[in-house]
Amino acid sequence: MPVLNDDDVMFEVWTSARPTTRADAGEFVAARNEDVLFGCLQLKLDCRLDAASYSAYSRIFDFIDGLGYGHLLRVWNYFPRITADADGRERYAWFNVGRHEAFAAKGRVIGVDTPAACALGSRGTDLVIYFLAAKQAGQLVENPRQTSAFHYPAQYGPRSPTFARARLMRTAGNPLLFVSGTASIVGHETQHIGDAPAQARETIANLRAVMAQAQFSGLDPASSNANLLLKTYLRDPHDLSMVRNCLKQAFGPAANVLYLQADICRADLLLEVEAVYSSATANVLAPAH
Ligand code: 3EB
Repeated sequence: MPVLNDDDVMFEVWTSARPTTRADAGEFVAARNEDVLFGCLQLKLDCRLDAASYSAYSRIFDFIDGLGYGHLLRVWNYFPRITADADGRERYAWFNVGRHEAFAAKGRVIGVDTPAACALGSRGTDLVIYFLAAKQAGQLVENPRQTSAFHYPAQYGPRSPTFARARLMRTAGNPLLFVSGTASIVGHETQHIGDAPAQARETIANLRAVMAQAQFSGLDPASSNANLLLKTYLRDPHDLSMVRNCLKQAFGPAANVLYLQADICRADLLLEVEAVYSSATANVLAPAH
């Protein structure tokens, strides 16, 4: 996905105060410490998205279960042409079918063992899934302004998306909140179709609501938000300066924001914002040079 920041090459760097070891195995690239495992799985898309996501998630669950990090906390899902049609359904809807079935097949309880997540349309050719798994389950957090995605009605597809609005974990006693991709949705319906500034404001209201729900209120512009890392996906790069101004006003100039161009999983959504919020800095954005 193209990076829209001025430093146009950025790495997201996850750090650990505890010793880490590589956990690469077969098609997985991964590293772990005594609490958590971060991994990546990249698969060629040579079948429909329901079969691809079923296969990917089945492998991920086998991998994390085998190493003892059985709780998925946060998942990033990327694949091309996310809203394109395939056999009469959008590819994202097919993706949800396979993901949902894999959770069920591997004994995960929907609405309990449900990670924070995002799902975006990339420019690549493969299905790429990054995931953070842990030995401890953490805590599911929902947004009172939004229908839980795992309860979305069938108009969005025969199987609901398998993600929580946020997931809260503790590492060495410090809370770490993973906020899922958050968009201009109230209830289950897209709001402000065609109006990017209004979608930005609604998205910020949703971010605040889910953070408040996790008892992380007080994210006012006056406080330092060095420990708030935001990732913004924009369908149209022309919305960059408007969205940047909205986020600066909402979260202060110190908030770290990475801007990426991506297709949002509903054709009527223009942007999506995700967050990691910690009381101690756990990851940083670093220019590549
Ligand atoms: C939404 O709220 C917007 O399918 O994993 C956000 C976060 C969205 C995660 C996913 C989708 C996903 O429904 C889309």
